[in-house]
Amino acid sequence: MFTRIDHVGIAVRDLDTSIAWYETTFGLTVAAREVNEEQGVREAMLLVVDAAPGGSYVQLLEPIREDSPVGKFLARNGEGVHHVGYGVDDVEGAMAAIAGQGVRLVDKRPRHGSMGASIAFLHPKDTGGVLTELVQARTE
Ligand code: V0V
Ligand code: CO
Repeated sequence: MFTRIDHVGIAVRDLDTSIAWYETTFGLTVAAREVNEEQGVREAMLLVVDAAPGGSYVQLLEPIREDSPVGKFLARNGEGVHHVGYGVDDVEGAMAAIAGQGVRLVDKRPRHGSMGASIAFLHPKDTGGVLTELVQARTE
């Protein structure tokens, strides 16, 4: 069902400071930046490798509201790994198959994600404590 690790999401307090650190330390470059009002984040995707059927990225996430998922996570845990996003070819099919295994879906329907992807989250209490995201990349 999974085609790759699309991205690892990392909660940060200051997006620009963290982007500069990833650029300087690891030599990564920013592929896309976006404010996602629905998810309550300012985010940047930094490319690790570009490959078929899609790239792998680090996603840096700064909350735009304290009462958002990333805002609450930062207050509780500080900066660090927030979620893992797996690439899928068919996000609605993957959601149905995984829900059929008894895993709660945070999203009942796909949402807008970075770079035009369709995304859906699985509840961390049903996935061994790892907030898990399904990512169907935009097809041109
Ligand atoms: C919360 N919990 C986590 C967690 N966030 N566990 C592991 N990893 C995380 N990131 C745990 C938390 O410690 C609590 O455990 C429990 O879940 C309830 O958390 P809460 O924050 O108090 O309560 P909720 O229910 O308001 O929020 C939890 C959920 C929320 C997972 C439902 O964070 C959510 O909707 N997340 C999905 C959306 C999201 O994360 N968006 C930002 C990334 P205890 O204390 O009860 O044991 S947006 C993105 O990635 C985009 C746009 C993209 O394109 O990729
Ligand atoms: Co994500």
